[in-house]
Amino acid sequence: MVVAVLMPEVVALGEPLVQFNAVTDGPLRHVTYFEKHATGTEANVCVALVRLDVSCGLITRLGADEFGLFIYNWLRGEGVDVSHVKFDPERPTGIYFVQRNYPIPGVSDVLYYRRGSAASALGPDDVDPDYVSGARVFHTTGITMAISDTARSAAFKCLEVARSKGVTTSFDVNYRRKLWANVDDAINVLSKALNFADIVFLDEDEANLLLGISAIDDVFRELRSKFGINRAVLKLGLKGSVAYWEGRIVKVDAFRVPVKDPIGAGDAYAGVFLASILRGHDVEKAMRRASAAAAMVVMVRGDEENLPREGDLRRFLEGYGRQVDLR
Ligand code: KDG
Repeated sequence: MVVAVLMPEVVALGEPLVQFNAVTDGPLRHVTYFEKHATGTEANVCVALVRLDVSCGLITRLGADEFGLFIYNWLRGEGVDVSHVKFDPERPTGIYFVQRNYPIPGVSDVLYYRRGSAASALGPDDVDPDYVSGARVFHTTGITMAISDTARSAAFKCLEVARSKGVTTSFDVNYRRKLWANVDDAINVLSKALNFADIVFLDEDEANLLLGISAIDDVFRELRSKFGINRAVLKLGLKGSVAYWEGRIVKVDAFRVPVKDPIGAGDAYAGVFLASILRGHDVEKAMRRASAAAAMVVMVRGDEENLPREGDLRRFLEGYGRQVDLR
């Protein structure tokens, strides 16, 4: 009997993490209660995709520990393909803590405990080229490029395989200062990654870091001329987002909502944007849906809880700013 193995439409590579989010605001030394959440940028993107019925698989390593099982059960429960998730008996699952609204209101700070984690031992041997080449899109981020040399090599292997097999590559710059030994390393590696990217997500600070500019037209021009990138989304926070998409520039406003914790907004944006493009929405509609999802996730602690299914995404878009009676 021949068993057909269904390949996910999207394959991602990166480190899931357990997040301990401060229940109360202020410096962590005074926080007593933390709430446990399943997170990690590429894992969040996978969950955003599967909630919108786009199949996704994650290549990663988890510790063979309670937190590894917590993440594994989360991914599996959501319907993410876990056939390329390995358990590492030697290394722990990475964790981090979130401090909210201190010292800057509306901004969260993170404290990582992930050095030597299971996912930091990811390497090229963890990448099955057939798995990557069977997808329509491969997605990773600058965080995976930063966590270790071996994880970076795994990410470049995926990007190379994807590129050589005609799989669209999606790259979120996701610069995290605390994960890099120095800024020059970050600039070198992230710039190298841009050479392999078909779709890029970045914000103004990241544009400044990598291109030395943040004016919208200049950013898109430089991405095109230096890296050959024809599909890029520049996220502008409360000012919305703007995309350069195959010759067109499209701008979409942000949705203003009460913010509990801004972490995870970028992943919601990337995941819902990719899902929407893959399901045939035009770029403007994909951006509106992505902005809505980003707004939804920042209304709660944790990155993934408010990632919407199709019905709730539509309800948000139809109801935003209106007096709606849900009875
Ligand atoms: O984008 C949100 C992520 O930053 C968060 O889930 C933690 O993946 C994470 C990281 O590595 O910082």
